[in-house]
Amino acid sequence: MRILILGGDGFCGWPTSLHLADLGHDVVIVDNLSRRSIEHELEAYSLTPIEPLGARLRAHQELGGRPIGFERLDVARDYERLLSLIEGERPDAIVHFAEQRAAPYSMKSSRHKRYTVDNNLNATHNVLAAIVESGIDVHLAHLGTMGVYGYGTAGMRIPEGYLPVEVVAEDGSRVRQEILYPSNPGSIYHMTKTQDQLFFAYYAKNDGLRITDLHQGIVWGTNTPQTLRDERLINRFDYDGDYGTVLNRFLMQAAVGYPLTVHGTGGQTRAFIHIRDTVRCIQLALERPPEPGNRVRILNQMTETHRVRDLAGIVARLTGARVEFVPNPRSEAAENDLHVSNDLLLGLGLEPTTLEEGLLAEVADVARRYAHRADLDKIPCTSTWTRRQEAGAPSKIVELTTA
Ligand code: NAD
Ligand code: USQ
Repeated sequence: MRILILGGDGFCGWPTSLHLADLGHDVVIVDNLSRRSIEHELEAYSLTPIEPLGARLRAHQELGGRPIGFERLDVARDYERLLSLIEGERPDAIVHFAEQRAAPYSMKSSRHKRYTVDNNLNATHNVLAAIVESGIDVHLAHLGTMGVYGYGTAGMRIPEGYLPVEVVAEDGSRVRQEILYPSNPGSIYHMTKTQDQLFFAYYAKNDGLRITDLHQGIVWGTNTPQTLRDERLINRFDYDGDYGTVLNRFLMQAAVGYPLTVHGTGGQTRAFIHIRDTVRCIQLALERPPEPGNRVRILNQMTETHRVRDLAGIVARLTGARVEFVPNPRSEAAENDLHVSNDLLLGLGLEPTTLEEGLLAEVADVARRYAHRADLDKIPCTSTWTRRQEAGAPSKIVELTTA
């Protein structure tokens, strides 16, 4: 297959590009390197020493890898260049990672909210419009998030995208339908992903585009077999208060002797997946594209769920780290259960990497090895969700009334 990887320099995109090239696909990375600019803005850098993209690509080829192309362009703004690229490359598939993906970053200020909305919605819409204008039959696989569902369960397993509903019509008959599972985003970032879903539904319906939306949980781990081949191929590892995700933060905190920062009571339950499984899920999704005329295919890309305080407990037990309960800078439910259906990817052959298998290796091989590069001042999460919290008051979840 010829595959464009939008956002191919990022944490998920880089190992995916290497994995797909290894399988014999022709891969072209499209990236505006905005993630690297944000590193400078935040003065918070990957714990692992990542090479510039050019050096990564040269190292990959030097090691005998199938050459990977690179186009530096802004998917959200350079529409004409994106269109020419699609027309020139005539890809079979496009994998779309090219969005601002950190919830805390999206909540930092009005500027960050506006940037996240402008970037993410325009990037997604430009890809869809360009596929239609090119007239080429491309399968689009997008990385969405489990966060589109919110994290409540309503006493049921969260289905893969669609919820069967039954309503009573005016004539008293019962009407059955499947609708997109009601969105309940917890940050501006997560909200952009809920809006992406509507773009996809519309373009699948109106233009017959073939689209897979992968609702991914929190990715943990760092390396895949390909990124381990040479240190110049190493994947990024974010640990700072904006981009670091919870489990990788705990692993890094344990390695540098920093107390594990559990927000509030740590009762938040979230879905997780190892980066090795991320790249395999994308492969599986690309190998089975939906037929034209089908609705958007939604897959829950996660392998296990854990409560944050339990994760801290596991890491503390393995490493001897101390756990600290810190005020929660977010506005989110203090406790939630989460049951998720992920039968579709398991049915396609995914064999999950479990937490038990990977945790210790991750601490020893990555977090401890690069601990000397850590800037401990960047660990605290300082982005608050509301002005009330910014002023130092605790978060207050507002229950909206129907009246
Ligand atoms: P990342 O920030 O490391 O990578 C995103 C890449 O996209 C970066 O290289 C960035 O420079 C590029 N990019 C952003 N906007 C762009 C634009 N307008 N034009 C061109 N390139 C652009 O993020 P990641 O962790 O690799 O996440 C990739 C995708 O997966 C995101 O869409 C994210 O929402 C989703 N996701 C990530 C996680 C996770 O835990 N990391 C979990 C669920 C879903
Ligand atoms: N948390 C802590 N301590 C920390 C950091 C986080 O207790 O030091 C808590 C947060 O309050 C939250 C949970 O851990 O309850 C998860 O936070 P996170 O930063 O690991 O994950 P999140 O903000 O949800 O975002 C990440 C990715 C995002 C992706 C999402 C998948 O950055 O791109 O969409 O995970 S999901 O969570 O399933 O929506």
